[in-house]
Amino acid sequence: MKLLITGGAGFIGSHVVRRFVLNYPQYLIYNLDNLTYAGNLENIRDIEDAANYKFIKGDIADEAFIRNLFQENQFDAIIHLAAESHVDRSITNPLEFVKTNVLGTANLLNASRMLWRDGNDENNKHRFYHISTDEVYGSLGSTGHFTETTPYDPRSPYSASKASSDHLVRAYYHTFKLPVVISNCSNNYGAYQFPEKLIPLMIHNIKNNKPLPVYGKGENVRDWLWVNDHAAAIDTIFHKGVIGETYNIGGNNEWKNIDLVMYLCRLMDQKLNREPGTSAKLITFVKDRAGHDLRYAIDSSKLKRELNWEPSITFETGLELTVDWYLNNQEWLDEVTSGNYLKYYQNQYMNR
Ligand code: NAD
Ligand code: TDX
Repeated sequence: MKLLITGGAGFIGSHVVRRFVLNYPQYLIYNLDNLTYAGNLENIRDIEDAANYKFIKGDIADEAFIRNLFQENQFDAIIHLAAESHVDRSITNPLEFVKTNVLGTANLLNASRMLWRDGNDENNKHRFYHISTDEVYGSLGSTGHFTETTPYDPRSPYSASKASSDHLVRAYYHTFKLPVVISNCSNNYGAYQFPEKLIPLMIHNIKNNKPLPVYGKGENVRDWLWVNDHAAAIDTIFHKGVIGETYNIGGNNEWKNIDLVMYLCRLMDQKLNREPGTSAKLITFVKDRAGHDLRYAIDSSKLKRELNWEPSITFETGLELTVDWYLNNQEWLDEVTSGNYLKYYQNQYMNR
């Protein structure tokens, strides 16, 4: 199996690539990533010399490049994670999101269709697995959960671009019989997450005694899932998911932002031997995010019922593992926050 994983130098993608490289030595894993600010080869340094792994630098939005890449490598299956992923950045630069998330996904779909159009799939091994988000369903009030049949109602340029890509994936299934699977996951946390997202940003700022910017009143609710559990769900869905189906993935673990930040402050006080209450003094309420979705909550009972997946650890355990990882990997955090890793790649991949 020649398996293409896109976005494998990013946060979730790096965990997925590692899992597949280590667990499936019989697969050839190709990691296609354009190494944007969010892509960091340090995230997968430990597996880069594996015999079944190859890194390719390239832009999914570049149509000719993608077409040639597919013709040259004849991929059997794809797990597509590459995306612009940060809501705040989508508010300042929406077009970048349209380009990568919409056009990029369309290019991959088209190239897959060209490659697999002869219907020569006697081993049923072709699969276009698209990784999406719960944000496509919009915003909930204080009750209810998103199911796989909740109508789409995206509200940020990020979620609208992800919703567009989901629609394209389903259109290719219905129109061209492309063998697709989609999953929509809730907020992830864990090692190697870029410190612009809530949890690593707060850990970093607490450690450095910097203000902790909580948007609005901190009343917004998110459902958090440990990234390794998301990678396990992706593994399950890739191998056992039914073509044409959608699966919601969630942690059944809702937190109001302010409660989560307070919890992190208490945990960090213990880890850093600070007086209880020290870190919470850094909390600063700031201007709310434009169009800030109030609440996300995922019903992942279909995935449990049909494919027998559920989270492996509690949030308390996962968060402590995550805090310990960031405290023990100061060098990674320094490189990322200083932007040094970007200079390194610009040199390494110049003129390729
Ligand atoms: P990330 O921003 O950490 O990583 C994205 C990766 O994609 C980076 O390595 C980047 O270099 C690469 N990339 C960006 N533009 C590219 C392009 N044009 N061509 C090739 N590569 C490109 O993102 P993440 O948080 O790991 O999210 C991965 C996927 O999972 C995304 O599709 C996202 O929408 C989805 N998702 C994320 C979460 C979450 O909580 N982070 C939750 C649900 C779904
Ligand atoms: O500094 C902050 N202060 C703050 O209050 C940041 C960065 C965020 N927040 C709030 C906004 C959200 O309510 O915390 C919550 C989480 O914010 P993010 O980490 O930016 O995540 P979110 O906007 O919920 O989107 C995430 O989950 C779904 C990912 O970034 C997406 O890629 C994924 O699809």
